[in-house]
Amino acid sequence: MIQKIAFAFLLAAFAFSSAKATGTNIPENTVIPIAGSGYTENAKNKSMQLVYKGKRIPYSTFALFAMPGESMKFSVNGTGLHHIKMHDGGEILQINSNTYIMNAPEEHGVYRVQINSNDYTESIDLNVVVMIPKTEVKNGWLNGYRIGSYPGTPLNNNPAYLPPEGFIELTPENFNLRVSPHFTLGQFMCKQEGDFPKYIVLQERLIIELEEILETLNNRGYRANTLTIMSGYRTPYYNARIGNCRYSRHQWGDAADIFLDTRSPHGWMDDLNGDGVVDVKDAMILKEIVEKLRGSTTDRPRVGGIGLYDARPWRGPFIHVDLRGNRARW
Ligand SMILES: [Ca+2]
Repeated sequence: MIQKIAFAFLLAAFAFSSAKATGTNIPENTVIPIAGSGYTENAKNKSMQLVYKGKRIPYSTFALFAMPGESMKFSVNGTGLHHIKMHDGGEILQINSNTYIMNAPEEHGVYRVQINSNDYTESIDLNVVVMIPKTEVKNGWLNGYRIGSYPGTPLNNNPAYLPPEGFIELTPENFNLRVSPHFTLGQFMCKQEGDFPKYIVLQERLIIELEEILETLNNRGYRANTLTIMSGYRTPYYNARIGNCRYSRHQWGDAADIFLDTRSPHGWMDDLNGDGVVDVKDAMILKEIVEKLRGSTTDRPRVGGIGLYDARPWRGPFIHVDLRGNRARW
């Protein structure tokens, strides 16, 4: 056993040194496919898809965020009959051959739902996360965690700026919970001080957007198994403290500041265009990918903001993406 481990270590060391040696010989201005664990092959089902609130969700793992007792109607496209089992509580009623109503439990927390295709060749592991209603926020605090206050009036009467209905409780136990094949709940945590439990807002459509960005990057040869989320959710309290604008989408859980770091947790954007420096041109590659994705969808909630940020001495370049419902660019 020890010999096997030692051999594996030697192999890994050899692979690392040879990769380094090859790296120095790659001509400038070429895109470098970077070694890494990469995009999960079975991340998407080939035929079975979940359809929820008008969104088609092809992923083999996903999370839905619900209010206590919420009646969640969804359908499962694909191969005829399915096998659906809800663990830990709640109930699922079948409406017709592929449409179901799931009644979320009253108690906040994570509830697992397993959906299998008729022949068991495809599956969806669904994490139903029951949130805590906004009415539980008292004087800007929720269970000892400072939320602050949301703006009293929505920006330009856009309902996307109404206060969120509920908050997701983030604990050490669910920090690594998969919300999709390549993203976890903890990646969206607000960076303000305070012990667990912490609270976040996260929307399903942001997760789909991030999965599609990552998939496109991998199709282009950037082998990464996640995106680095510099900033996901921000409480209104934290958002004000860092001097950000009053209506920043980070407070509504549909915004993320992202970059690609295949050497994660290296903490810096990769040299995506292979020109030997990491600068705004690398962030422009990400931006162009998001622009194309937005252009290829007719789904209205996929309209939103894209911001480009150059490197600073203390951090690398990155882009901001959000799904506010109207177009914004900076
Ligand atoms: Ca570069």
